Amino acid sequence: MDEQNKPILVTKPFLPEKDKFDQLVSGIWDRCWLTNNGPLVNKLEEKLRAYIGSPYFHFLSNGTIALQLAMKSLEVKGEVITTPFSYVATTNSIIWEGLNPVFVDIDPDTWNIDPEKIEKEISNKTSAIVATHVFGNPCDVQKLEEISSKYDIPVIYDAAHAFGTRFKKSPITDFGDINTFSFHATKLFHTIEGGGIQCKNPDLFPKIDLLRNFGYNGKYNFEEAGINAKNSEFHAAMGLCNIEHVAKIIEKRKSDHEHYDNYLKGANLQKQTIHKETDYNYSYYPVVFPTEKMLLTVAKELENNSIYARRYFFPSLNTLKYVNTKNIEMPISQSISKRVLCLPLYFDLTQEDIIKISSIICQTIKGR
Ligand code: T4K
Repeated sequence: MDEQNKPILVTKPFLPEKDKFDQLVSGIWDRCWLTNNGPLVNKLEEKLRAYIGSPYFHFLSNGTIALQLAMKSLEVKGEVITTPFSYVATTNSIIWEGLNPVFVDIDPDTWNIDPEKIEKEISNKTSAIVATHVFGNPCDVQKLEEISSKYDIPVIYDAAHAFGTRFKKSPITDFGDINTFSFHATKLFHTIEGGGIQCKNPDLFPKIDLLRNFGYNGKYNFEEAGINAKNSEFHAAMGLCNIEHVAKIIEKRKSDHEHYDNYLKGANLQKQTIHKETDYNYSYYPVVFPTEKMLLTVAKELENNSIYARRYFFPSLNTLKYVNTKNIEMPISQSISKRVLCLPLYFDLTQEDIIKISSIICQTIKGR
């Protein structure tokens, strides 16, 4: 297929130099040590601890199990206050842990959980807040911290999208009790499949360590009902190659954002408000259309041109059929979720691709 007609997907994983990956994989062959805290996993953890600015971090098998481990290690029970505007993994992990999600609507500008609406949902059954830094945009971390201290409930940040984001010059891991990350192939930093968990309290870290490895503390002793959340040497090898490229990946995304902003000026679409003191990671390029009908028309026209944008995050999580929640209507989340479209964004995306995508969007809107 010639370059011109190649489909443009919403994302395309970054791949490092194959030689470097092969070299690391050869070492795995030599050692015959494939998983369970091998040298590559240990080395990647060291690098990631330095990158995210916290010594209390583990590399895990994915970002969903990271959320489950977060709730398990904090012994969360009963109700969890959470956002209806996130990937389904945020809600599913709560339900999977046998907990009840209590949704709180989002802020119409930042698209993150609205702290002003949290307090009235807190009851004696509430035992945690699980909030997503949506599309890498930091939540109102200060207000959430105040609520957390006032009611003595922990905050878990689903930071799946926020790898590399900083707020007020601090790493995103400075906020909340636990941060969880996803290093899935579609993320700006990836380990094919993978995730991470970081906690603030050093006393909690040994417990996380124990729970991620079956609760096994050696000497044929199983302390607690743990799970297997470990990741392998092969995944770590990909991570060790990719971590070297993160700065340039973020730079490229920043310039893609600027191009989109420029070429989409005429379309007048709503964008997410990013707090001005954020060092943003540009992880997605979401735009909100005035109506769902307009979104569907534009998405169809893009598809007619082999361009596949994605409706992250649709539907609003409070409307999932298996969710049993007391507060079912989340007008802001439901409205944005019906109208938001993430445009293609990845390292190999060219300026010509962006011009093509933007001009189809502008022309489709103008033609209506
Ligand atoms: N919390 C939040 C807020 C999250 O967004 C996520 C995951 C999680 C928690 C859970 O983390 P993990 O347990 O996943 O680590 C993706 C990812 O699977 C998922 O990690 C991600 N968020 C979610 C937002 O999206 P899809 O449905 O986009 O994947 P898929 O297969 O449709 O791929 C998207 C595009 O990328 C396609 O057009 C094809 C292309 N692609 C994809 C893969 C996997 C490739 O070209 N090569 C590939 O290998 O789910």
